[in-house]
Order: sequence, then structure tokens, then C-alpha cells
Amino acid sequence: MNEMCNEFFIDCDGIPLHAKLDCPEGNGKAPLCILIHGFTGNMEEEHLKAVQKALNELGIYVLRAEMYGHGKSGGEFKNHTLFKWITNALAVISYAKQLDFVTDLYLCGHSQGGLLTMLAGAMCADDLKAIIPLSPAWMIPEGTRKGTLLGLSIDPQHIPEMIKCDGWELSGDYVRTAQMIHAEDAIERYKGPVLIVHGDRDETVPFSYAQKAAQLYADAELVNISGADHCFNGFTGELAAAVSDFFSKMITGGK
Ligand code: FER
Repeated sequence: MNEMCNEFFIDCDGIPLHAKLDCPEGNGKAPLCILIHGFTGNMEEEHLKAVQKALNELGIYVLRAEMYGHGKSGGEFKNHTLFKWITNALAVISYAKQLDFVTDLYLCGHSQGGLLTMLAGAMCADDLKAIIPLSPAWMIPEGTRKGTLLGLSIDPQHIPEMIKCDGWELSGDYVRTAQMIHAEDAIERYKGPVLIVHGDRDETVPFSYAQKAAQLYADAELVNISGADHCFNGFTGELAAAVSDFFSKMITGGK
């Protein structure tokens, strides 16, 4: 094992972002994939660990990072916004870029982290060999403009101070900032390779969004995990295989 591989925090403007670097066998130079969870998620979720292990087995470093208000990172959940997550992702990308053992850099994220992958991908296209949004929740910005948020109804013109749901509450600033994001612009801006993996039984993000994104991207592949839900429960092997196949092609230069 590489002694660099461990658990640590990446500073983002004073907010500690909890990170774990999992290494492949050997200490050599190799690609690295950043891996980010979704809304209310964390780096220990089964579907993320399945992707991490599959990539490590292919000889790829995996840097899992938790965003503002999630997992063991700083900040409170109720104060997180996509703007803060974008700043966090930029900090993690900057950190990963300067690691001397990294050859190519990739960015992968699930759901809200998949939307983040699409946004940060567009911002850092020069630094990323490919992006891998998993069940990307790219309807969030459009939903907040129409007044829907995870099944809740809100007045898009008069956003409440707090939004309360079973088990969580969220500042209205989440909605205010999400309304300013246009995922379609990010899709148009990113010309590199994209792998989207999505289950057609996703109850949170409709599969049709994956199909639409795959059409809009200049160079996208969509893998449907038939029967899988939002978090690929019971299908983590299929998810990992889809990601592995894509990376195998990327590494051997087939792509
Ligand atoms: C929403 C739909 C999906 C939403 C968040 C998500 C906050 C994200 C889900 C996830 O990351 O798993 O309306 O609003």
C-alpha cells in the first residue's frame, strides 16, 4: 500500500473537507478519480465503495471527498448549497492536481454529486480526462425555478427562510442559489468524454434525465442499469462493472 493513502482533510476557505485516498497495488504513477456522494450522503455508501474498489482494482487511485455539511466535513447540513459544493469541488480538484503521483484526473459523483460533477467538469475541463455522473440530479436547478424540491412544493418567487422535511431542514439559500444554476450550459460547455450510469427504476431522478443529458453532451455514453433504483441497491456489481468498462477503455487509449 502507498503510504500516502489515508484519511485526511482538505481545506476549503477554512472548511475542512473530509477525504480518503484509496490506492491501487504498488506505489506508481497512475490516474486518480475523485468520487463524491449525493444530498444527505457520505463517502461510505455501498454504491460509492463499490465504484472505489473496482477502480482500485484497475490500478486507479480514488479520492473520496465529503462536501460541505455532509459526512465528517465542516459546515452544517442546513447551510449547504450547490454554490458551496462547487467551491468545495474546485478545492478538491486543485488538491488532486498537485499530487505528483497522479497522471490523469477524473471526476465522478452520485446524484447531487453527479450534478456537481457536470458543473465542475465544465469549469475544469482542461484538468479532467473524463467525467462520470452517476444518476445525476440535474433537474434540481430547473425544479427549484418551478417550485419543486424533493417532492416538496415551494413558491419559487418567495422562498422561505427554512425548508423542512422528514429528517432534515435546509436554508432557503439552497433554493436561491440552485435557481441560478443552469445545468444545460455546463453540458454544452464540456466537450470531453462522459459516462452516465443510471438505473431505469430510479425513484428520485427520472431515468429520462440521463437520456436527455446523454443526447445533449458532445461525447457521452449512457449505461442503463436495468431495474436499479437511485442508489443502485442490489445492483452495485453492475454499477461497478459499467464504470470499470469505461475506465478500461480510457486507460488502454481506446477512447
Ligand atoms: C431534489 C432531487 C434530488 C433535491 C435533491 C436531490 C434537494 C438529490 C438527491 C441525491 O443527491 O441523492 O429535488 O433537492
